[in-house]
Amino acid sequence: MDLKEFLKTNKLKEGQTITFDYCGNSIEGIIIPSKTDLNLKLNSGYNAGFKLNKIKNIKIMSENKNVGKAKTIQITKNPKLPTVTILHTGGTIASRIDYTTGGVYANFDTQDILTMFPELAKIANIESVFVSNMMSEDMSIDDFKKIAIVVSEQIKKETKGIIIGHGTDTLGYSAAALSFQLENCPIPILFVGSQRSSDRGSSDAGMNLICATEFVSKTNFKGIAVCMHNSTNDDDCAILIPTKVKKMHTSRRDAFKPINETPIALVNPKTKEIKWIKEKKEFEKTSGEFKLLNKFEKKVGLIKMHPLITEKEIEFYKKEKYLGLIIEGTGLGHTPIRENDSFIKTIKELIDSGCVVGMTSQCINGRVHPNVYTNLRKLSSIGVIYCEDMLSETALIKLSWLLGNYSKNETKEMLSKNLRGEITNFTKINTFEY
Ligand code: DAS
Repeated sequence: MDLKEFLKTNKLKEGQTITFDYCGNSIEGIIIPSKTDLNLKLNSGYNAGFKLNKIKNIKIMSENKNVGKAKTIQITKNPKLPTVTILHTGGTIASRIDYTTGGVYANFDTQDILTMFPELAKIANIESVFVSNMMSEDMSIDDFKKIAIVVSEQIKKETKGIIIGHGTDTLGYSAAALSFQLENCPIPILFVGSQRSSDRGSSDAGMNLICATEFVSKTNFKGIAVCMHNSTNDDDCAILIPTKVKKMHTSRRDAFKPINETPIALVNPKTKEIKWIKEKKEFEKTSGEFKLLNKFEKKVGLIKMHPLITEKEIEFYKKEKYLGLIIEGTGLGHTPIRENDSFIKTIKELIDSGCVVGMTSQCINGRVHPNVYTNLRKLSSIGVIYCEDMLSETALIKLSWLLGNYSKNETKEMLSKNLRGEITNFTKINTFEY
């Protein structure tokens, strides 16, 4: 049943407040313009899409709120400006209540975007493509693949660059996943999220989008990056390497920090100045033709070491025939050894079963090392691959992508080698001053 039939059958229409059961949760919200899933504006102000076949026991609580678009603005293309495409996947950046009408809407056509952020029209001609309306905690490998396919289609359309609106919780995973999938990306592609929805005074959505559009329009950057607030004030946004970025705070607007790296550049939304921190020309070239490599192996895991860990948890991956596992070790890359090396032996059995095992550190900053301590040597000698200064989240995505596109031996070779900026050849003293 498609959305139209679903609405007709259940006597639903935009603007109604409804409740329903969804995967064991009770959901309440206002129906807003939808395309495939049923989109609701939740009481929290977030927008979210719901799969029709999982919606049960619908109740109509009240009829129409005045739903509809705010004042629509006339869109005129400026031939002197580049075209920038905005892809929508969901998250806080896709949430908005329009107080001028009291209505809510979220179907992300160009009209909506330019109504919400009219300043964008002075920077570029904006195209808008709806991909999904998901909270990013729900993103899966299949969603990462879908984003890569849509982006590849847009690259063929000669757009100057692409901005991907995305929830912040898994934005780092998603940006890393796109980085690995697009080899020799010929245009700028920037992920943008926001910690505060655009209907709040302190929202970061508008500035993040404006800085990203400036950077995409005004530079010859080639590749993927993340654009988020650089500090808690509104001075500038940071352009960040997608395989080195981590959400370091649950709510601050400058939550995204580069780990073992500096930003690529800073963008000032008022002066429009772009301050390069890294060597600009490093990011203006590609080393070959553009390729989309978008296979992933799903039987890959990530496990954090801690004093209560048991061999049983490692044995699970062997029993379930996992093909890859990233261990987020303590310090320089340790696991417990335990009596008679029992823990090491369990990891060895997992490796001997055909699972590629990589090691990162839960210290976040700095890098792992396979030789400093005897215990580290025990792990590297059984075949654990030490992943230098790679983030655990990036290592998980990279291992899944390598196993999806390369042989096991090629994967073991490439896991600890730098491909997309995920590994630096020496660790900078990690500060946030730049
Ligand atoms: N739930 C969060 C997400 O979609 C909201 C946000 O921060 O964008 O990641």
